[in-house]
Amino acid sequence: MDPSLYLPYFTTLISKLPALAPKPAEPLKLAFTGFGRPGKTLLIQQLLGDRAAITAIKGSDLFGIEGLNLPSFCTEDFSLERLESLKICTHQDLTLHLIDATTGVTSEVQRLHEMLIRSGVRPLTVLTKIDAVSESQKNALILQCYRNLGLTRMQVPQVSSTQKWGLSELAEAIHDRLPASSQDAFARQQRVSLNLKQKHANPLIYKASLEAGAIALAPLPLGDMPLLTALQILMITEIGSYYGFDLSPKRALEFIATVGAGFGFREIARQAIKLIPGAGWAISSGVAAAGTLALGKTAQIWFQRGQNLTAKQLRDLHAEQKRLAHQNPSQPQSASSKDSANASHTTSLDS
Ligand SMILES: Nc1nc2c(ncn2[C@@H]2O[C@H](COP(=O)(O)OP(=O)(O)OP(=O)(O)O)[C@@H](O)[C@H]2O)c(=O)[nH]1
Ligand SMILES: [Mg+2]
Repeated sequence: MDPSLYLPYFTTLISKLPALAPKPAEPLKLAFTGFGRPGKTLLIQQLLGDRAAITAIKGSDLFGIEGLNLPSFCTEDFSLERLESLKICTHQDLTLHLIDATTGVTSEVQRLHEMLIRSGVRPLTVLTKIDAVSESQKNALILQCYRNLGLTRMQVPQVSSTQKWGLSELAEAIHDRLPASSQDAFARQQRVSLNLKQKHANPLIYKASLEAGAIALAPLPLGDMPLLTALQILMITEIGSYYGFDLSPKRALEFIATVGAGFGFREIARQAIKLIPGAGWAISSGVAAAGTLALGKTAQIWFQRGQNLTAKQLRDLHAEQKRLAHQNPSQPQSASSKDSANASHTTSLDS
């Protein structure tokens, strides 16, 4: 059977299904400020991709701010005082204060820090260009941060945008400081921590799995298959959106067919089980839930690997995920622990 013949039908069904993942309520408001040229632009590009729409502004006193969705304001006469009076940082979800490790904690850095604290902003202070200083200089800087800004080593992430050091840790620190309503949007947009993406994509896989179980309880044999497939297509396209892939329903359907989920002998067996009175329904529901979980996990790993898996690798991966899902349906997290270890080696989703 060529599943794509049914694509228009599935697409209609998908449009009737509620979304599995939260939709961002508001655009992300994340600001990067600092004195001099601490690497604001490069860090934003490393964290959020070089297509991130950055607004940048800098005064002649060399205090600058860059970020996403900053309010528009006049660049003339920009200064630290203007930054304070316009309350720009107060209206951000989070402000990062970047300190250039090559210039250290200067009096200007201290002035900016004090202004932020005075404005009620709890900045995330970050040491940048850490690749350009020696170990002993780094330790001296940490001490300066403690003495002059009252921040401990643990409170000051250290990064190098050029060497891609500390970026996934920084993304996780940003995520944890953001209001809950912005965390999902940030997890999607950032491109350095696969763990964050996984953490946010996992609940949608579990939700789809539960819904698949419920759909499979539908009373007519063969009646639930289209809806189940539509749900799985939706799940796969939504997982893809976390990893920056805008997958069409057709491509998601091809993926399902490639890994060998649905449409085959197992699906017919699952439908046949329903003919057994009583327990048959529960078995069928469990099979659908575990199958959807395994499919979601397989898709997630496929996206994590930049869709670079052969059909055979996908089928093997899916078989393994199915085994895990049936073995331990209540703890789907374990299905991907091996993969998240692999993922942590990848600093950029493009690499
Ligand atoms: N060694 C090193 N250099 C860096 C790093 N990040 C940025 N730079 C360099 O520092 C300079 C300034 O980087 P930008 O990202 O433009 O800094 P900025 O804060 O946006 O500067 P302005 O837009 O001029 O205010 C560039 O020459 C970068 O290549 C880093 O992690 N390590
Ligand atoms: Mg810049």
